[in-house]
Amino acid sequence: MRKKITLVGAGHVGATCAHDIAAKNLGDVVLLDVVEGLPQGLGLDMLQAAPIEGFDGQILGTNDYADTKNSDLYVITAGLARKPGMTREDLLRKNAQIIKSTTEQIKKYSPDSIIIVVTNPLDIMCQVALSISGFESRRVMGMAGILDAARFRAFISLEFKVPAREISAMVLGGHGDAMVPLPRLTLVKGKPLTDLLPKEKIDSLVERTKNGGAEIVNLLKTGSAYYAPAAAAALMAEAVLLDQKKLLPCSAYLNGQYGLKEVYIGVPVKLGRSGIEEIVELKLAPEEISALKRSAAVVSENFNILKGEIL
Ligand code: TXD
Repeated sequence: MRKKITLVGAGHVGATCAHDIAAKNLGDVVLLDVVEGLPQGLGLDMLQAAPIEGFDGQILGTNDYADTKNSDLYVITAGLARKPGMTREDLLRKNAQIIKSTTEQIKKYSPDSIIIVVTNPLDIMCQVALSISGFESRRVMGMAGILDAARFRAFISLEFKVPAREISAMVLGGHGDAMVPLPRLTLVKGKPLTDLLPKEKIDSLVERTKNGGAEIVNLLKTGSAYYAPAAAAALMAEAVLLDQKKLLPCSAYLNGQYGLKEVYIGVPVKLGRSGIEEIVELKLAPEEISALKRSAAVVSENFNILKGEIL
């Protein structure tokens, strides 16, 4: 059976991810947005790339959730960016509303689907999608750790002039400032980063990784990163749809793992057909555990702001 994948939000990340997923030949792609004409136009453009790039999935642009019926997987990138004068809390509420209405439609049209959330603030939006959908938590996950780890690997590769594919990295915790990179478990050609660089140098690479998104926003002036975020979400979609059981850092709902409960946070998971098939518990140093807990506390605090208002 051909798979059906819906991208909610045909903005920078959504459209790029739709193309990445189509180019990987993962199935038929539906691109949905509230803006009339946008997903239809982009969908047609992508369809015309198919003869050149050699993929054969159908691509449909739409404003109607009925067209997404029976999707196997949704990637939610719909959302607003922060505008001047808007506080983080304003954005939190606005995007939570969008995730809420999107999730209601997903539940209605594809009750057996898997949801990958990309919209920021990421970990909290995952929690909104979980609570509105009522899906098992293994079917609702967020994309952040793959992107953060990729940024870390990219900066290390610049430092060592080694291809990024020879570097492996693990980044846990919340997305953005709250991320918890693990230099100890970051390997350059199989050797731990901590054996290869002095602490100050590692700290500066970690700092650049934490600010990876902001660095790009400052350069672009309008809009934010999308090639790497889209590629990361497409990698998750691939792991699920092809049942790869791949180990990837993703935002997952913890239920006791790492001493945390009822909160979404970035941890290593195994992704396969049924979603998050296992949450892998790494042996962490005490300071790494406390950083993870601090990160989770911020997510819970923000989620509580939404309780009673939106949920
Ligand atoms: O690591 C990560 N998780 C992230 C997160 C990395 C990069 C981007 N990240 C977040 O993804 C970003 O902060 C935003 O919250 C989302 C989407 O980023 P993108 O750069 O794609 O934003 P755009 O280009 O503004 O696109 C958003 C689209 C736009 O076309 C809107 O019309 C649409 O979302 N939108 C909606 N679509 C469907 N339904 C509703 N309700 C809706 N509201 C807005």
